[in-house]
Amino acid sequence: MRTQVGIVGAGPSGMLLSHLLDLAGIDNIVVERRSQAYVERRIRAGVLEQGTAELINRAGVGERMHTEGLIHTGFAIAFDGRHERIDLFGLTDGGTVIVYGQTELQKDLFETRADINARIFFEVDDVAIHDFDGSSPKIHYHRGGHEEIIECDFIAGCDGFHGICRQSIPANAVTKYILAYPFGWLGVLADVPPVSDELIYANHERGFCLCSMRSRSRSRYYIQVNGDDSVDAWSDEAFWDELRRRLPPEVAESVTTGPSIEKSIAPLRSYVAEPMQFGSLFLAGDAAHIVPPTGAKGLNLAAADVRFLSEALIAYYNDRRSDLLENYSRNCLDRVWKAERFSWWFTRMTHRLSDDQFNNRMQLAELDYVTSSRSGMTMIAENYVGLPFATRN
Ligand code: FAS
Ligand code: PHB
Repeated sequence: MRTQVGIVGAGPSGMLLSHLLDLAGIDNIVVERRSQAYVERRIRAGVLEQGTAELINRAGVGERMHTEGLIHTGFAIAFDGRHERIDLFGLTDGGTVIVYGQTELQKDLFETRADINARIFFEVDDVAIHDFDGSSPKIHYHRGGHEEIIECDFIAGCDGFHGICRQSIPANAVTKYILAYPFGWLGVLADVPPVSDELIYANHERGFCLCSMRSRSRSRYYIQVNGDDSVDAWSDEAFWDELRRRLPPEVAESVTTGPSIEKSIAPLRSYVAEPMQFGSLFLAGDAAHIVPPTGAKGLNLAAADVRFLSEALIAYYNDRRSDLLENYSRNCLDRVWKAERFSWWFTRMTHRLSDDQFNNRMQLAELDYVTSSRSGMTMIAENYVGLPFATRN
């Protein structure tokens, strides 16, 4: 089988890229090891930067996002019994974010692909990539028990953190930067009205918590738990009790509780693999970098990579330009490292890191400073809504 771009992974990165290439008349095939239903069911990100929303529009899949997504002009940080609002709109000349679940975006991406008979192969096994150090890379896999081979010009490695693409690059050709946090996030999804119209990030001596949502009738809450905690140790009741203990009293008493429809623990890590290109293999999204979800940057960084990669491939095929492909890794990493810094900093400022009393007072002093200084709040706001896109030539 032949195509121009072979894409491994049908998560948000792979599917957005496939859409954008299709619209530019560039042939592509997506291979995914899971079923469509499995990929759609995964509960992950919920906050989209404006830049991500624009890219989703550009891919022609933004209609439901606009009708069902919630536009937020701010969020709150709670600490030490206080509740401070970060005015995203005011501090960034009109910046906003859209609250729209990754699950819904994934459904939109699949639904619209079906309309154009795009080639997406689900439930493929033993995916392996070959000859990507040269100009005729190949993707090998088994489908329905038969081996198939895709020959292509480029491979887009959109297969996430646990995928095979990054791991297929010779070890001495990749530098990995890793920070694993000793805690995770226990997340609960429940069909109850959110406690607040805007997100609340809370620092508390018992640990961090986050009040988020998917709609006005579906809430998403997270509490910081130990890294070795298991989800079975947490009944719904225990979760709601602990969440309320970590929120300011006036917020805690307004939390509507209910049965969880999804409950899971996500480990927290900061991770970057450099470079994001090796020969004709281009990594995008979680395949190349992971951020702790505190800054809501995971999905948005993946979309930013896809913006750079789609523009570079379109320039290559339509204008025979290779400069954007050559600068792809550097352009992405400029943005990745800034988002890594913000996500690491915001995590360190809001999570229980240790019992060291001096450290905990430093955290409160930092929270007090950044939420009472215009420049402090502006720094948070401009990172949260998404930094401007820049390319280096
Ligand atoms: P993905 O991991 O989404 O997609 C990769 C795809 O490749 C998957 O469908 C996988 O099945 C497929 N694949 C893997 N190996 C393969 C192989 N060998 N062959 C074929 N296919 C293969 N971000 C936030 O901003 N907020 C959050 O709350 C948040 N929560 C998260 C919770 C979890 C548990 C995780 C893992 C991530 C979370 N994120 C969150 C970050 C998340 O949104 C990611 O950044 C986003 O899913 C990245 O998208 P992709 O790069 O497409 O990778
Ligand atoms: C979510 O709604 O899942 C969410 C929102 C903001 C974050 C992380 C997760 O920072």
